[in-house]
Amino acid sequence: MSLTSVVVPTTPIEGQKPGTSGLRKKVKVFMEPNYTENFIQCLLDAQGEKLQGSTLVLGGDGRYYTTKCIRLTIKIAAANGVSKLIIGQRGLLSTPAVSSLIRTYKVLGGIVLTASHNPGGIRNDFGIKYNIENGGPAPDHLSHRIYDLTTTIKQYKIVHDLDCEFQEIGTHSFQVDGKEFTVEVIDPTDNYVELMKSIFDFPKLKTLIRGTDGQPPFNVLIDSMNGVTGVYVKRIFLDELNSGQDSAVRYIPLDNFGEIHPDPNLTYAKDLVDSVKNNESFDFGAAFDGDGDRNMIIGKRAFFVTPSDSLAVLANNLECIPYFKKNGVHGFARSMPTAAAVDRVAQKLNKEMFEVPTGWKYFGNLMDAGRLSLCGEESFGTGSDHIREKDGIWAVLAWLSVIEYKRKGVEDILKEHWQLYGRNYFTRYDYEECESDAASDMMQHLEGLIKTGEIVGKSFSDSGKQYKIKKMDNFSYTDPIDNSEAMNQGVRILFEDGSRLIFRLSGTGSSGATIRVYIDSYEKENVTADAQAMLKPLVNIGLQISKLKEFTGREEPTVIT
Ligand code: G16
Repeated sequence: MSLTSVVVPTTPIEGQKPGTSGLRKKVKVFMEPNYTENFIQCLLDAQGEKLQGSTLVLGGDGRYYTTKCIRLTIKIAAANGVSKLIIGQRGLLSTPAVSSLIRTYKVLGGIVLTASHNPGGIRNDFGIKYNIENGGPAPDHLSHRIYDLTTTIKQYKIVHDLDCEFQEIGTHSFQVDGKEFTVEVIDPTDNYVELMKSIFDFPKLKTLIRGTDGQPPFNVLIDSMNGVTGVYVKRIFLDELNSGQDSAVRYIPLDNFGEIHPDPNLTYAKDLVDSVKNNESFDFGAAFDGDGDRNMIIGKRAFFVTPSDSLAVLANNLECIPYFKKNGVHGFARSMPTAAAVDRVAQKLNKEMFEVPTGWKYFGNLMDAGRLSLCGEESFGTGSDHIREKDGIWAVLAWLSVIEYKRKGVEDILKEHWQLYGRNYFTRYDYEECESDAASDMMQHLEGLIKTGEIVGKSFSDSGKQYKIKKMDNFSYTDPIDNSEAMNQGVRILFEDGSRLIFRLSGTGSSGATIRVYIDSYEKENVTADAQAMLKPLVNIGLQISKLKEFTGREEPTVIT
């Protein structure tokens, strides 16, 4: 079919600045005239000359507005000289799967349609992320370029008559402005399943899950929270590992996630926690977010593994995973607010250790340089250099590999780890949808404390515990590979005993401001106390110093993880 592109005049629309990972707004904002068109055009323009004749991967978590956005993106990409789009059937591709496809097919990049762990449906959020050639999230300089273009855009190009279905697997060819344009609709799971099979020992994992003559089955409960991982869970757990129908729940992707908040933590994945707690037969539970890059791990009776501990345990046991046996283990990394449990493992194993700002994009350069094998974030992200995104299903398979290797349950593995290394108690308090002005006033107040420096050396006490401030700053980072700088990445209050309080505003919300308070404290001996009780005095001190209640009027956090 021979088609012609047209140029449509437009004007800049305010507020198209990408956050921690892409642009996230309410669906109704994306539906406003030219909103999506403008952003896609700028995202493509930001690629410069490399766009002509390029191939891009396109797909997402299937949330409301995905279909409309894919149709638009096909029309705009074709008009802008893209040669080929690789699209997941029905528009479905998890974020890790996009990363893997970009790397396997060595294409220019990928457009991921998701607002990740944010709720979906017509009244909730939609999002657009861009991933670069290495498969990782757009680095800051590219996001800034996209944003700058949105502030000056005057026109977008589109092929109005290009209608291409993507419900069925197949290849469609068109002539656009005299050039070939192809849409290849692929199975969303094939490439990713192959990758997982090349990393892990599937026969061993199957034996663990099914049991053998000498060993009972290891019963898992995997909750996809109605997000896109459902299609991967079906292939990997139900079909390949034969884990049984009872082992997977909420694995049909829904465009509104069944009206739940697809964020795998103790609050929003409470159904999973309750199911595992109330059913003694489950040995393990895991949940993922909408686009499949986050994970939560729990053991028998819902024993909770903090993401910081999850990272440390995996770091300590990577040799049981064939991929690392073959490729070796280079350094480890974590985001700044993540508790430093993995640092202790790095020290013992004599590996390089990096502390980066919040955001997976900061790990990419280190991986590309061969200095980083495993990394994670307290925000329920864990992953390795097999791709350039965090990877929920990978994390579960990694945990099952450790369990198979050690022949121990989750709780025993954690307790053994703490005995060896001591324990970093960690919790995060989220105050969601605060008034933006109130939240930034609170951050200003904290900045003021940094500026005067008077707080350093002062002691604070609560419930009989005393903490003395050693240092207070706003975290900044210089990338060791390209020397790029990221400033103001979170206010840190560091205490004499190594405990930390961190304050930052979330960069993934779609309205208002979410204040995150991270609390981290290390104990060498006392490793089995209740984390919330243990950290309460520090929480109170944090509230006192930040005046959070006074600024926001909030008595309690909305989420504690
Ligand atoms: C995104 C990034 C993560 C980051 C998280 C932080 O997660 O990909 O690397 O840790 O945001 O979120 P916030 O800025 O809200 O604290 P996701 O899963 O939303 O893509």
